[in-house]
Amino acid sequence: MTTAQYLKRFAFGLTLLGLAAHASAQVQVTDAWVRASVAGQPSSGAFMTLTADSDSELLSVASPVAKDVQIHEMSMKDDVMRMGPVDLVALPAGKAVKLDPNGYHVMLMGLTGQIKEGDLVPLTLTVQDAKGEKQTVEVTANARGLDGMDHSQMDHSKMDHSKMH
Ligand SMILES: [Cu+2]
Repeated sequence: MTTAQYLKRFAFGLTLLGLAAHASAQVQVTDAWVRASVAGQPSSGAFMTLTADSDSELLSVASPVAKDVQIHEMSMKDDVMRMGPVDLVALPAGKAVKLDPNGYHVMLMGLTGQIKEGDLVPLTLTVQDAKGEKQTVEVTANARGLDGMDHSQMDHSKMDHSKMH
């Protein structure tokens, strides 16, 4: 075998390895969004829906827009809403797990700058499957406005403008 042939085989082998690693655990991320911040605001939140094709765990999240990124959970304790960091979020196979403002969420702490509406915020998720194999998932989250209102769902047609004169 010539060196060129050997290198070709070697490269092919690497490609197969890459595919195998990629196929071991798939996590689909949909509806990723980040809450826009006002100037000087120290932290914000990121939200998304995760669906793993095999039992997995979300271990950590990183983003260039924040110095420290934590996974938090909202919980009721003595009738008071609290939130605090968790070690991981379980992603059972085939189940859509929501990270939303009322449950698990990604906390972006120590923002490096203001997040404006419409900004695209990169997030890197580290996920581990049942075999302990780690995988990173790159996500681009859209920054949404502060009020959290979806104006597209408002029906202005039924508003009575006649009394405004
Ligand atoms: Cu939080």
